[in-house]
Amino acid sequence: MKLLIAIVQDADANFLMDSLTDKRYRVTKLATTGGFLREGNTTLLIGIEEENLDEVKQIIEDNCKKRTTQSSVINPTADSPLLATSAPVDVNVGGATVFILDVDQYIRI
Ligand code: 2BA
Repeated sequence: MKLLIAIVQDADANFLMDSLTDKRYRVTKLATTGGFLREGNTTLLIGIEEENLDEVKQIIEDNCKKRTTQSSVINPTADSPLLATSAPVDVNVGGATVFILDVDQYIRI
């Protein structure tokens, strides 16, 4: 069994969850925050049998879009608060960041 930890953009999360649950995959949604942008994103925990890995990766790819967002980058080591944020810069985000882990045991009691 595999556990996918998929970090996706909020705008894609519901469509992705619908596509997964339509195919009877089990999924848990967590509200998370990216360390770089300090903006909300969504992390999905998806436990699957190994034979379904390719299909689930394809569903994630089909639902998660690459986007460009503008953000001011925070420099916590700046000498003054006025210098701590840069002018807005373009940041490319997504489609999805996916960690794939082997599951030792899966128990539903
Ligand atoms: P954030 O950390 O908010 O990052 C948003 C986007 O900012 C990233 O998109 C990437 O394009 C850019 N970025 C991140 N760190 C950067 C840096 N040190 N220098 C320049 N640009 C940087 P994605 O790569 O698509 O990542 C989207 C979100 O996925 C991340 O949000 C973070 O929450 C998560 N993520 C990505 N890689 C991760 C990792 N290795 N470990 C844990 N979480 C990760």
